[in-house]
Amino acid sequence: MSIAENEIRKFEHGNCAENNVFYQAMEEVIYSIAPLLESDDKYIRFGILDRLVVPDRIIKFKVTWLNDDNQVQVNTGYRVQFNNALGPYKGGLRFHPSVNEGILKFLGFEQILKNSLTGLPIGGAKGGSDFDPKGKSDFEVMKFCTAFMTELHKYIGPRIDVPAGDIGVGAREIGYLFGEYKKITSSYEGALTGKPYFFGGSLMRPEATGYGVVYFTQSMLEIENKEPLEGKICTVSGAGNVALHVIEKLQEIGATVVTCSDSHGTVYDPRGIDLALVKELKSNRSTSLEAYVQTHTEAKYTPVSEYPEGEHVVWNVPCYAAFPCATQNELYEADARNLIENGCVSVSEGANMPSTPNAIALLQSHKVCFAPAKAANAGGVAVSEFEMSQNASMSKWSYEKVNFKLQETMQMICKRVALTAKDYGVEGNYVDGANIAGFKKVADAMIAEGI
Ligand code: NDP
Ligand code: 2IT
Repeated sequence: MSIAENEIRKFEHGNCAENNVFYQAMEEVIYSIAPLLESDDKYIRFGILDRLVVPDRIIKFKVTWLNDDNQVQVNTGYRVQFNNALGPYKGGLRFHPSVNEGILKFLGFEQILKNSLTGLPIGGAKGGSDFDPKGKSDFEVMKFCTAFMTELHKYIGPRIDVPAGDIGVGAREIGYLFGEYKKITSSYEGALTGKPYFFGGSLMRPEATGYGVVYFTQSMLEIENKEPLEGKICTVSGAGNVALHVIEKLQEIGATVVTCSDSHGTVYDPRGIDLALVKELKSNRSTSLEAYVQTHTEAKYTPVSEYPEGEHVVWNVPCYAAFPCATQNELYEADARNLIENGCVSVSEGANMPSTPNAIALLQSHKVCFAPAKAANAGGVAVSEFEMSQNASMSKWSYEKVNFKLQETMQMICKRVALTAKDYGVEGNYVDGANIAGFKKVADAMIAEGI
């Protein structure tokens, strides 16, 4: 039995379905890093994997708040502090009814390696709640955030753990969370990132993840000797923070984006997505994209109920480059086959783990350039770290400076991932390159820091 198989067997006990996404993320990493484990036995000797796959701590707490009808509401809050070998715990908060410990463990685990790849001093964490911001008034969101922070503040701080946004958590939520943190601790410090610009946020944090995905893809296509994105047809899933800024940057560089989607359905507009309209429709978290076709009769809206079994209609639209930017496991094997048959050249993950393992294997076996989330979407957390830096030095960076550093970071990650893959005999495999490069840095720090 290979070292990787042996390691995976060790961890795959217990059959709690909640943990499936965590095992999915972990298995991919263990298979990828097999050549590293085989080349140097110190990672096994120091028990690095046994230590890395168990979070330092999982904080789980009750969040009680009053809705607008003064009825008591109860949700569960979490913070998974996974690993701080490289710096303070860092990672987003997700507010979505599907949130559970397994999802946050997968996201926190991915975050360790993603943050390592940025080369910045940040560890990995994730948190959130099963609270659903959809259909809630502003005041209800504020009351929930206040109640959530009443407990969370005990565990975070600029040198301890610095949460940020993710699904369902944007500048509005971070603003309320920051306000409560400040009130409870009587201190004005960068314990959260993604704050609105006028009270401590960084320029470009809202755009950073999406723009970074495009910067990464540009680098990858160049390294792989493929034609650039300019003038090409692209498909994007999602219509949230990441998707909208991927679309914005693609349009800015002259690509035509013909799709976007949300949890209710997909818009296909062959003339190119009207971004201003999508932004307007999605400015309220509860609105669906269906209204898009009322003013754009050339476009087609397909509700989720009409998606073919096991497929997402976004990935059946012919494109040069595809960008899954909504959520985990939203690009299946059948979708990968559709993309390949339609001549797709690259797939870049804006969301965390949007492609299933079978889809990735198929894309890679057909030589589609594949940019994994932990490398491609690291621009968001990188600019979060720039925000921590600005907060710590009480300074503000210009848009040009942040944009330059973001571009530099994404190019650096891309080159490092490509080079690592080559060094370990899997040239062109950005999944293995990212996992090996990300893992090695954290593992070496863990060894150097002792047990
Ligand atoms: P948002 O809440 O802004 O947007 C999420 C989008 O995905 C919405 O269009 C939403 O549709 C859709 N969506 C969410 N859940 C589902 C689901 N179960 N099925 C179908 N569609 C769904 O989140 P972000 O854009 O911030 O996050 C998107 C992805 O990017 C996530 O995987 C996140 O972890 C990842 N990410 C985010 C970063 C950031 O800086 N924000 C950084 C790196 C990664 P609807 O509006 O109908 O709910
Ligand atoms: O998945 C992610 O990288 C994020 N949600 C952003 C994390 C952060 O700390 O900015």
